[in-house]
Amino acid sequence: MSDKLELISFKLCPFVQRAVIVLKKKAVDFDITYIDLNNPPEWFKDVSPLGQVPVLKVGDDVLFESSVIQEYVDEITPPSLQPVNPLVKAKNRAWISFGGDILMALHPMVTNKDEAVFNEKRTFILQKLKQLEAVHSGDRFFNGSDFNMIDAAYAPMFMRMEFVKNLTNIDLLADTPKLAKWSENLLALECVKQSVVPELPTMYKGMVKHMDGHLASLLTY
Ligand SMILES: N[C@@H](CCC(=O)N[C@@H](CS)C(=O)NCC(=O)O)C(=O)O
Repeated sequence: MSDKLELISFKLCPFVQRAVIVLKKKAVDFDITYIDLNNPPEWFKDVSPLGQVPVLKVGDDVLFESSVIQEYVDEITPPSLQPVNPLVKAKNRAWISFGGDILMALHPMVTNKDEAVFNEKRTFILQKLKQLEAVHSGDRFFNGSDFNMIDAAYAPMFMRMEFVKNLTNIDLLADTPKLAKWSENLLALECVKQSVVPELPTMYKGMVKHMDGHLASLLTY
């Protein structure tokens, strides 16, 4: 690899974390540049086509979309984290996208002021988790005993669900025991622990309080 990779990040972003987990798992030497998404620097508009993070700079080129970044990093650092069987790989890609929808619902559940929106998002998430539980291997990771790309993609969601549980006693994984165990297995991994800044739990609580949504009224500490 000639050019050192540079990842543009926002510390709270779970999609950035998906990319970082793969970079850490593959022991890639990369630079990370943090921006404040609430007050992005001028240069970010020129670099990010959607105005979103993550963005991976590869020399003069720019990659965006977390799943694309994950796959690029995986391909340039064999052996691959993807399952060998094309059908399993394709199915995993679909379930990774499914996990993106859960993450997109988790944010309003955590931040929206309206209790009805909170309930609607929680119901949506619990329904999606039941579907996910039904296709999980029941083994250590999603497909079995090997850590694959889909495991890297889901760990950020589980980390945030763990924050919610610690802050409010709402356990979104209470009725999905395979997912609860999967979450425990993923959150214990070094590549997952090292994929966020140490102050993230404090920042997450600060974000919940700052947004002052319905969930903030349920904080237990
Ligand atoms: N589909 C994108 C989603 C990325 C995303 O939603 N990033 C959020 C931060 S967590 C963002 O940049 N939001 C700013 C915006 O949409 O303006 C991916 O997987 O990379």
